[in-house]
Amino acid sequence: MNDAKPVILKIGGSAITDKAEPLAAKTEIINRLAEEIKRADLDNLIIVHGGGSFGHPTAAKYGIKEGYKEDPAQKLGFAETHHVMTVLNGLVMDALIWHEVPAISIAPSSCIITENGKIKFFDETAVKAMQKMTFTPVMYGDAVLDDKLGFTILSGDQLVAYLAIKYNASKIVIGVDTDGLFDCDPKTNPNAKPYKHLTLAELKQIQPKIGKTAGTDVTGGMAGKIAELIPAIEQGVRITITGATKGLSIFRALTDQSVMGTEIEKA
Ligand code: IP8
Repeated sequence: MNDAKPVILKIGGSAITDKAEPLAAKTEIINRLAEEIKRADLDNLIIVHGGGSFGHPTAAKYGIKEGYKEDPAQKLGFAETHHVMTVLNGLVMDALIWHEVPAISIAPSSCIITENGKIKFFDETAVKAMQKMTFTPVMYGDAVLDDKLGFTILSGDQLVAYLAIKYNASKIVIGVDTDGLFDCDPKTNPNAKPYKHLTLAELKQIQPKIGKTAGTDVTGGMAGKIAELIPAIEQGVRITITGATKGLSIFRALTDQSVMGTEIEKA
């Protein structure tokens, strides 16, 4: 039995894929992250990963996020978007199991229905049974069926916030390809200043300044990510955003040690 509040780890697609190239996984980073997750040794962990250069370009090509427009090509596009996510998920699962993490994949498209892009129905039977047995459920941003739109894209971040609220998570750790949030893009501006700590009010103030990420991103890049996470922060869940591409930040964040990155709290 496991009644502990879960820790939710989001692995950003920007960290585990090369967004400049379609279907390009960064397998070395995926492997190192699996090693860090094993080392953290949490039996109440839920993992969610993003789409990166697997889900986003395919979803953009067929306009999946905008919904079904009676175009039969879109139906194949929906199937393809879900399929490429299962391919990326397979690489993540390979690495986790190779590193002896008892991880089991759950496809959001099989247990979630949205309404106008927001989660409306979630069959939690499998997640709850896995948690009880201290397995590590692994979910991902996915193409899902939608009550109003026919189908859409559910971002991993909306899923993270939803799970954090539903299961009263102790914290959310978000691994991205930068060391947290900055006042401008640190990849193009060497003088970019990191935000070390933000309250919800401060986050909302800087929200218009948070840019889109490079590459195709149908869920709005970092700005979209933050907007999806706000409901969880409002419920009092702490968030750490840190770099997943360099050694040990994820291990340290999961085990409550200080990291380079941004801590976000309600107040
Ligand atoms: O990368 C989107 O998930 P995200 C997944 O967490 C797809 O926004 C299929 C584009």
